Amino acid sequence: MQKIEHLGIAVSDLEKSKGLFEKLLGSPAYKEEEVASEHVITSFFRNGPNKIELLQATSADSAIAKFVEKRGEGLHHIAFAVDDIYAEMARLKAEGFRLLSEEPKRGADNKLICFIHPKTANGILVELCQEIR
Ligand code: CMX
Repeated sequence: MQKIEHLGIAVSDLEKSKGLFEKLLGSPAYKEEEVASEHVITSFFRNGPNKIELLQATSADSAIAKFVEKRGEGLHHIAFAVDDIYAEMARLKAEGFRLLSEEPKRGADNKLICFIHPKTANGILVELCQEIR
């Protein structure tokens, strides 16, 4: 595991939350991207060396829609940058973590991603992400 790559925050109204985070961080979002496979639209902010991803559901089937309905808006996941996602998935699986997919998927911001079930990670949804080179 390398550094924290970003924090993911579930929101119900992306436009409204973008305005709020622009005021909070004092800088605009640098990117907006829809990830159709995950049923989300995302906005990314930079804060020094760190990144924050706002996520709004685009369908009722989205993990974000379910999360917001059940728990309200808020911190949804912590993403860690990894150098080799296949090796890291194998290592974490062997350590007893439950991976939410057998293969990495394509995520936002040019990444291969894989999630770890929060019930096996102290209630935190963990995302692994590797830059697509
Ligand atoms: N953080 C912490 N706990 C969470 C959670 C989250 N983000 N999302 C769900 N949970 C909790 C639920 O509240 C539930 O808790 P209780 O049993 O105590 O009530 C528990 O996890 C188990 O839930 P589940 O019934 O197994 O599964 P859900 O249908 O709630 O789905 C999860 C949870 C994590 C498996 C699902 O959201 C998932 O597959 N996530 C990965 C994909 C994803 O999040 N995509 C959106 C982001 C995409 C992107 O970043 O590009």
